[in-house]
Amino acid sequence: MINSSSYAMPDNRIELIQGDITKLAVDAIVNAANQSLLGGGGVDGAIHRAAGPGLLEECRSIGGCPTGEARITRGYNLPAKFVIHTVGPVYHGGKYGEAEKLASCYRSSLKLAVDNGLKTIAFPNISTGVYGYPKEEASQLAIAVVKQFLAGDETIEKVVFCCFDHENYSLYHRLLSTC
Ligand code: AR6
Repeated sequence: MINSSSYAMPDNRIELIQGDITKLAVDAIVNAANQSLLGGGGVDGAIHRAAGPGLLEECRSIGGCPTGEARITRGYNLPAKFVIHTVGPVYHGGKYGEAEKLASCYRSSLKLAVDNGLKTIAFPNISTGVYGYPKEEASQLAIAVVKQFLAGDETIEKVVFCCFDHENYSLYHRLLSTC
């Protein structure tokens, strides 16, 4: 981990980290997957590599996931107990329901965490790599949706925004400090 800070929601339940999500010992890490759930590049590739072949086998048995929804598997060789796989939208300019689908990824992942009794969850910046969603818009939306969810939930203890690179980290840092 390179950088880490906690943010003052009334109860400090949001944390910002710069580092590799596959190293986090939280209850669940969220994977920015594709509809097949059979792995790919970016964070998805890193998660499958670190978790080992058991993850792919369990993903195969699920049979895919529509954009905006989420599915849960065990974490296998990861320090995280579970992986929540969600499928972000491919960005086509912003007029094709991308924001609603991205918001739905965060909400569905958090709901799945609550339904499974999980307390700590870490998100990458979904859709902002291969899927091309502008980073600032995506981070603003992620922060707003997570805050809204936490305002109505008392069971989640920690939501971590895990930024792989410094650009994303400074973006979240600025947005979390000002909103
Ligand atoms: N830890 C945390 N964040 C990471 C890591 C990591 N180890 N690696 C990359 N990121 P992307 P998408 C960040 O492309 O845009 C895959 O092929 C990265 O900096 O992983 O949702 C899937 O199979 C970026 O900010 O996901 C899909 O086909 C963020 O993760 C497609 O890519 C998301 O980038 C999904 O594209």
